Amino acid sequence: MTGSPISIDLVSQSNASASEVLEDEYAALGRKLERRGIAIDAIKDRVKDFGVAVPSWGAGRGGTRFAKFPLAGEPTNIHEKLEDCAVIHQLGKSTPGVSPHFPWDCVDDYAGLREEAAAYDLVFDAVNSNTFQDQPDQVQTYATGSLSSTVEATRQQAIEHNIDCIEIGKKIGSKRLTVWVGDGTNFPGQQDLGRSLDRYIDATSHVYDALPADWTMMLEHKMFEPAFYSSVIADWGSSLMAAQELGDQCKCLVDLGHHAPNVNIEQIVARLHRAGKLGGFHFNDSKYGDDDLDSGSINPHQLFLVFNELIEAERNPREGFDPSYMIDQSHNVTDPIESMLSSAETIAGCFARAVIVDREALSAAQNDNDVMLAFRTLRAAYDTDVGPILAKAREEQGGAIDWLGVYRASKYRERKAQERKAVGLGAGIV
Ligand code: PSV
Ligand code: MN
Ligand code: MN
Repeated sequence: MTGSPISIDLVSQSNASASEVLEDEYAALGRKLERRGIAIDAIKDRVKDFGVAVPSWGAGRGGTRFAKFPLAGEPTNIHEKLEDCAVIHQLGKSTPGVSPHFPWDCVDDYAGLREEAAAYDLVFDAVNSNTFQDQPDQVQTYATGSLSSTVEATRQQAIEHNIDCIEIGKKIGSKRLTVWVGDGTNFPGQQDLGRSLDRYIDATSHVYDALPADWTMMLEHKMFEPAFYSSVIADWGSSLMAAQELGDQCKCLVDLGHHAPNVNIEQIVARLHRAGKLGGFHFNDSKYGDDDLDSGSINPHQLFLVFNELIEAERNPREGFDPSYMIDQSHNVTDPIESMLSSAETIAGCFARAVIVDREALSAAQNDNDVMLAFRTLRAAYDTDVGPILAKAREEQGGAIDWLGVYRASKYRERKAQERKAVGLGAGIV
């Protein structure tokens, strides 16, 4: 095992040939930003401090209910997923955390798993529980719900699974639990909409009681799927109600794909922050529903506007404001390593563009009700090509200026195709 699955020489050779052009572009952008009163090195330092976790499940090829088309050399277990996450972090330098999902990532030795991650320069971020699928050895079925089930034994089983996730999380150094349930209905009348939420909150309170004092529990809402008529935690309103009833350590997680098309997600972010309940994000993009497309591939402007609210939140913090950032997307047609490198760059780019917004000018224009000036102030930041800042931040940390070129030249996936077990065909969820 090595902290650098890609040859360090390959990275340095590639950087050596790209650095002259980068210096030139960085200097030109530096002059441009200086004229706007912005020190480029300060923005670069913020980018260096920025991190977004990658999902262990995103390292494999995703699929739809129709088909999954496996990729030769894709990971088959958490050890191989960690190795792929190490490649992403080695080249991109902005993804130090890995968010695991249980029972998908179960192993016998969690202390060993933590060391394995550390040897790759990785840490574990939020642990995700799974009560949306039945497992072979499971006694109660989740077919009609989990934490909100009408069956007490099923709720109890879901509670125990979440507590098991906390126990695993303690061993691997996590401090957060993300709870997403697929509970809901497919028919009007199928369940009592009010009592389902009562049961959910009551069951989740037992999970909350098991949280260590320095942990956060994040409730993830989702409008629909797998339930197509109603979902118990369908929206930020239900999520906020539950988080407020559960207590200070419970917050809301916003997955960008879990809203109706055209919903103003940045406003949801601002509202949750105002309530002191903004816990974290799952970044992805969507065109129609929970498409789990690559972050910023469809609507990078929305991603920028979300970060704009986060920078505003930073300037106007509420108690306990420390959101966690994660990618949650499904790579059905690309190499997941390439997609996550690309997404991490897009996410860090939207963060950087939000950082360079002229906040004084923006609030002055807002106070004066100068609509066009306020809009153009925001747009000036969005229109700035921050690519040289991101590349320079990578270079200075030992990552690759041209991560795609280096990754392809390394033939990493081809090598893994020789070493790893083949994954079978079939329909598959992420
Ligand atoms: C559900 O759609 C979700 O966004 C949740 O975060 C799950 O944990 C993940 O996807 C599973 O793929
Ligand atoms: Mn999600
Ligand atoms: Mn989702």
